[in-house]
Amino acid sequence: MADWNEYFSKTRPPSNLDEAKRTIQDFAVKHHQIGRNIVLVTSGGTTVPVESNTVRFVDNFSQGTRGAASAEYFLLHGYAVIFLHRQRSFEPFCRHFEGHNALDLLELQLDTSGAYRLTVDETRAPGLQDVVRRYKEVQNGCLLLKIGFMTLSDYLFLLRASSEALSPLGRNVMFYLAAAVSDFYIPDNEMAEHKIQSSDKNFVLNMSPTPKMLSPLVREWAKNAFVVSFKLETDMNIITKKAREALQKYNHQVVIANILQTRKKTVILITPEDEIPIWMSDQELDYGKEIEEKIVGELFRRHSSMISGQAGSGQVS
Ligand code: PAZ
Repeated sequence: MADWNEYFSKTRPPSNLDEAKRTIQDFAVKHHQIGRNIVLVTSGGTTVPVESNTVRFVDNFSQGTRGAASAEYFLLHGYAVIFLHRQRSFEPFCRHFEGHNALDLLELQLDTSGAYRLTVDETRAPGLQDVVRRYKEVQNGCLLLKIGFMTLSDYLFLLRASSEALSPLGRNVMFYLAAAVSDFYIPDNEMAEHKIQSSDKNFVLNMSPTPKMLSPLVREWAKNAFVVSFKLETDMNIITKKAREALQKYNHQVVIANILQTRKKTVILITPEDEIPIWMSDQELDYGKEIEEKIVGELFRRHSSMISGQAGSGQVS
């Protein structure tokens, strides 16, 4: 049995799995019928519980900035977006007001009839109007479907279910796998049932490697889709080599290589045919421009070429 099959057979699925799969299927069919392409954006970090009745878990740094920003740019390029995200990480549109206290944005004014009216103080959140306008358009068109996860196992089950639901749409689907997925986990049958006691001296965590789900995703679950994975490292000397190895191993379309410390300023987009750096000047960053706009623009171009069957799309024959 392949290691991913064994993983799924031995791990408890999330309770909302069937419902989430149906919702994704309905969303995809509705948009596909009117000729709209779909992108599945994964975003944020996965937690790895240490106890079945979970008090503690292992987590990572990801806040979902990349995924949330990218989702907005995919919407601007006409995609319907399935946003598979870590609960309470950044979300499209809401992300612009992170750190703001909503009550500080509101003013109470007395009108001529003596009644109070709520107004918005836009000076406290520049760009608010534009964000709200875009958000309302997306809501009215039902263009954004948000599905939340918390743990690594929830994420993996939901990724498989989404891929299977999207599989009939073939090359009209892009997978944009920006989530920071834990490389290690504790199998259900090896996990402590109850809270580990502080009296346990020399507590040692024994973790197993997480099966690489890119392999079945590309080969079985969503064979004809356009798949973009991310490779994160902290050592500049190994990043390109590791990204290229991933591309060769999984035989998908694009790996985007990034370094933890510089990920908002520069990435390298790697395909079987080429390797292009994408970077932001200090001036662009000062103007509030985001690297995700350039990444998504480049991927949109390549995905469109793949759909129309042109060369240079990065499609693996
Ligand atoms: O979520 P974020 O914006 O803080 O970070 C984005 C990222 C570094 C998690 C993403 O660009 C990425 O590289 N994801 C894949 C990580 C991995 O190698 O598993």
